[in-house]
Amino acid sequence: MSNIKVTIVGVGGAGCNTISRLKSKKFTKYNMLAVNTDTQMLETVKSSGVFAIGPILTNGFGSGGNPRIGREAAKESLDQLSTILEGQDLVILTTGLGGGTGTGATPVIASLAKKLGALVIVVATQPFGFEGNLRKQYSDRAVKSILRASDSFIEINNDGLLSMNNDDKSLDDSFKQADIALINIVEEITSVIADSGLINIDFADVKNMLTKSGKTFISKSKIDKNQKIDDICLNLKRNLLINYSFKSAKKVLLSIKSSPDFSLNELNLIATKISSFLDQPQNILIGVNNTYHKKNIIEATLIASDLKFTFNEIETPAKSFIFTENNDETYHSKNESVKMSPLLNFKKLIKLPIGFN
Ligand SMILES: Nc1nc2c(ncn2[C@@H]2O[C@H](COP(=O)(O)OP(=O)(O)OP(=O)(O)O)[C@@H](O)[C@H]2O)c(=O)[nH]1
Ligand SMILES: [Mg+2]
Repeated sequence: MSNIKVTIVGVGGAGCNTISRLKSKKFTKYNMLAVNTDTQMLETVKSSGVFAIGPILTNGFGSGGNPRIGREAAKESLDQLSTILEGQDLVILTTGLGGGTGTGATPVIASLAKKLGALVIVVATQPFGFEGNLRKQYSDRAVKSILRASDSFIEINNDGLLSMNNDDKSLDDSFKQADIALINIVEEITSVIADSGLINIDFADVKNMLTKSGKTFISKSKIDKNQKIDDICLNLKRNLLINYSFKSAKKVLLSIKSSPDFSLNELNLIATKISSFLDQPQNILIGVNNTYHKKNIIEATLIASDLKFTFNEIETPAKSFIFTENNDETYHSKNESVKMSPLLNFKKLIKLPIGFN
């Protein structure tokens, strides 16, 4: 893992929040970049590289909630983004769909990173139902573009957060929870790659699993040995934040962190049960680290990819996608205003941390 170059990019407000929080959790092993059209928001991002896209188009004032502006802003800054993403092995993009910047720019950046040769994973939240139809429409359209542009796409259903909380959470707290969901997923993906073990999963395995694999499901569970093996499997079967199942998955990666007392029999029970959840188990990749916990704990992460998805028109995710004008989604907004003045102090917002490679 040490030679694998990983960049995690947060796009738009929600994505930038995720980057800030990952950084504040001393998540320092990887390059981190916060990207936004809104320079004021970027000023609040701490100790990570920040990059203002589309300074000429937006003047640093944001996209006005218009994904078309977000997309054009990313295209305006494609050369600088290329320089930043060149040579990366894995690019994880994280964003909240429904606004202008993350929704419009994420497919463009995903497509670029893919063209530059990286494995590209996108983790994105859908808007809450209460945010209205327009945001939902923007989000749905972006999902299609992201599926074409990226290798693997994990879609978090923000409304799942509501169903998880019976108490009255403030709006701010709900968004914080959405941030945490994004962060947890990014942490899980990177830890599966980074942790070596008795049966090792390396980056080549993950790349093989996730290249051009479309919609992806992820879940995690931890039990102590007083609980039944079935419990861990049933927990892995669902993730309240993901509103699609992994039944149709063609590829499954199961990463287990346990203790030296973890047995072959337990491994067999877990793997067999997980296979029984699948329509057509074709490729199950298992990694085991039996020195992660001292004793009596079994922790498992499941990543299931190559799921059937509902957008019939996208037959070949990622495979044939090259970013051209024709592949763009069109967004309509009646009150669109495009500002064309340059942002004079733009330079100070392309600041990358020392050692960013
Ligand atoms: N996780 C998380 N999601 C948020 C937060 N704020 C808003 N969202 C969600 O993310 C979606 C996009 O919001 P933003 O990230 O603020 O939008 P943006 O990409 O910056 O786009 P513009 O501000 O319109 O240019 C919203 O519709 C919400 O569903 C937040 O603080 N955390
Ligand atoms: Mg914003």
